[in-house]
Amino acid sequence: MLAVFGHQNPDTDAITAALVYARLLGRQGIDAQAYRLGEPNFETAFVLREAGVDAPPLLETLPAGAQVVLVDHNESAQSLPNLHELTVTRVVDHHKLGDLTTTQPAYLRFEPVGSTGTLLLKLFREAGLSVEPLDARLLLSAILSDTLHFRSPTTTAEDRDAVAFLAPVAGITDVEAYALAMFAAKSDLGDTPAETLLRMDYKVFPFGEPTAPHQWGLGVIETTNPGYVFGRQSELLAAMDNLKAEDGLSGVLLSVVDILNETNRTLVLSATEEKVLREAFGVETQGHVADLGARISRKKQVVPVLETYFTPQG
Ligand SMILES: [Mn+2]
Repeated sequence: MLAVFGHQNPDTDAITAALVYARLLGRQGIDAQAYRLGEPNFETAFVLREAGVDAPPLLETLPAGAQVVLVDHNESAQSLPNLHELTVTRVVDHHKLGDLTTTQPAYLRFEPVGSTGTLLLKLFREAGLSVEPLDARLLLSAILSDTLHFRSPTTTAEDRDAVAFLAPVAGITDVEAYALAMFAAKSDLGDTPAETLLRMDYKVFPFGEPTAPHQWGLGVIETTNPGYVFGRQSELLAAMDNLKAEDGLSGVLLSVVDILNETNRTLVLSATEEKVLREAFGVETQGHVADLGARISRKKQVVPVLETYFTPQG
């Protein structure tokens, strides 16, 4: 039995990719079970509810040697804590390659597309399998979520083609309305504790020397209502301060992405982060907020800049 899972602090792509890929493997005669590494966010809960499916079970540990399939991630800092002891048999991902190693030859499928969902649609086609309406709905949701309905610079022609193909199969006639409903669900944060908001879409990246990396925690809140988030700025800064101390991080940032206006205003904890933002991005911080303009993609517009900044030039 293969355990299939996406990254910690899962988003819609991480959850749906595990569900759909486990089913695709099953149809190919490979015994696989989908899991999640954390609680679904409000958008994902909406997607699953609309689709009439349960979230996959929570996975906390696996014994050494267990066979696993990674979707929507490959870096150990975003995976099960003992990933290095597990047997990675497959990876389907659209992120940069990190510290992945395998003990045996593995099936590795990486493409720079907007969503793991886009990649999974290709795997269905390559296997000569039709996409069932439920899987089409989940894949479509993943692509709309990861690309912010094509607003993100990570969007490719393949993502657009995939949505055009999947929408009628899923029975979704108004894709725009469906995407807006997803984003509204994601933005309806209610009285969610600040620490949960910070960790909802949060990833740790090692920058610089692999032997002594700078560990940076990069959170993102994608929302149609940034005013709500900035209304809780002091609580969020306190949560960032705690997280930085507890996890021994070099820096922590929380980007507030306004989905509809395609802007990124980032919460900056201290003078350390302020200096890096000034030197790496050329932006000034005022009142703990740095305007990162249209850099709405952590994957494509934030992480690579920090990586370059921290990598010693030969
Ligand atoms: Mn993804």
